[in-house]
Amino acid sequence: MQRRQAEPYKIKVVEPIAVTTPQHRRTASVEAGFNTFLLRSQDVYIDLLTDSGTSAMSDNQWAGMMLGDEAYAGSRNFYALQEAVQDIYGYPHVIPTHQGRGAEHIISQILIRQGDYVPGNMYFTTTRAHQERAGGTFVDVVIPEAHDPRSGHPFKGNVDLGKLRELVDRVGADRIPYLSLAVTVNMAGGQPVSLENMRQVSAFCRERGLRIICDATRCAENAYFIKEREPGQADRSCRDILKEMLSYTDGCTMSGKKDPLVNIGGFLATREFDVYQKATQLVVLFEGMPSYGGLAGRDMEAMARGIREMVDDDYLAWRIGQVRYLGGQLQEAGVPIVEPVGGHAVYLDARSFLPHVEQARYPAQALAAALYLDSGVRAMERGNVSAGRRPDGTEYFPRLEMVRLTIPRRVYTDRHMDVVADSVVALYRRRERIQGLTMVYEPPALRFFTARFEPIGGMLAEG
Ligand code: PLI
Repeated sequence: MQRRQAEPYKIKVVEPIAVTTPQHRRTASVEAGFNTFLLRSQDVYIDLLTDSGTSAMSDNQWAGMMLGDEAYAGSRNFYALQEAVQDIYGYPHVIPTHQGRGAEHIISQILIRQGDYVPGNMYFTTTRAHQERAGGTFVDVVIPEAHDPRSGHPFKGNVDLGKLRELVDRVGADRIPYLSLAVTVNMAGGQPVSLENMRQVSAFCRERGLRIICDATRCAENAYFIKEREPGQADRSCRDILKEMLSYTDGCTMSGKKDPLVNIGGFLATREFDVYQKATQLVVLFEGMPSYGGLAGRDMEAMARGIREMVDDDYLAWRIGQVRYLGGQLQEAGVPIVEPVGGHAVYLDARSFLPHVEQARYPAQALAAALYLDSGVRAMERGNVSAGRRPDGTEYFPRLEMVRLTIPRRVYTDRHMDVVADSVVALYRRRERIQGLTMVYEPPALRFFTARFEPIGGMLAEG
């Protein structure tokens, strides 16, 4: 018999959540324009919108917050953060930012020139938006399996070296400021990159004189997958694997709101002194002094401590295990999900879930709205709405049309996961009643945050 494992923490403080009624949820849905981003948190029962900034901090992190040194310059907490980054990530130069996109903004402005190409192992919304804003064109160089929800490839986030080589040969290395390498790949379903792939990519980039900037947002979770899946890695610690992963890169942007277990914060880190120096010039304009970059001293302390906690092997095994526990229940019930289950979320494959809803009717958005109506579980669309429009105004219509059930770290118990699974399975059984949506308000950039919708025929899914 397989012995069961429990959460590797005990609960010291609780936050009550509301169990809502169907009528309440109908009213809230209309007010929110059927966009889960626009729901009030108080109207949500189990919040799986994102794992970003939603983690529960440890007692050690909260204790660190009381040691905040709120000096305008040279706060001791900055040095604690710098040391944690140097220790765990291995980059010498660190600049705090208010969150990940602050770092993306700065690195894009420093490195990208008008007309450049930025290859990446699948786009991420804010990352690509900053690359385009700086004059770059994003080019997808992820392996084809990443776009196939059914592919069981263990490292679906890998870079396709053939695609990367083709781009370099076509446009020339001098038009490519860097390879944008995400670990794990959020938009592919939280899928990891292998060490072997990183080694090969790094060798190729070195040979061609290309820089690698890592989106290290969920790098610790990636390290766990390597430990679990890559031959010869099982006996290494995640901490050790992570250090090797990042040794193949020249710098990183980081959202502290994911793996580092804080509610706000991020940083830019680099091995290159001149990039660091340029970043210090920009950070003072947009974020704050290079020794706080938009964060309070206490925020930097919490992130420094979270960075050390995030690489704990037992924590990571439980964390990935909880996501897999939810995914396993859905698989057992025949619900189409992206496989293998990724690091931070279970992704429903909305195309297969709702084959009768065409992509122009936003099936993933409709499914997320239906899930909220059914049980008060809030998820996020990651499909046609998130992908947005090309510079010429046409929609991207991405191959992956998904609803993300994103699990905050150390927040919910497995019983919450059971409630989520019950609701998704119930919806799947009456899936043909879920119709699509029309978009009635569309903002020009990052539209998924604030777009509004109406159900086609006035009805989304009857209970
Ligand atoms: O939300 P930020 O600005 O701290 O980080 C931006 C960001 C960069 N890269 C990746 C892979 C992300 O997932 C990311 C933010 N993700 C969010 C908000 C999410 O819900 O997935």
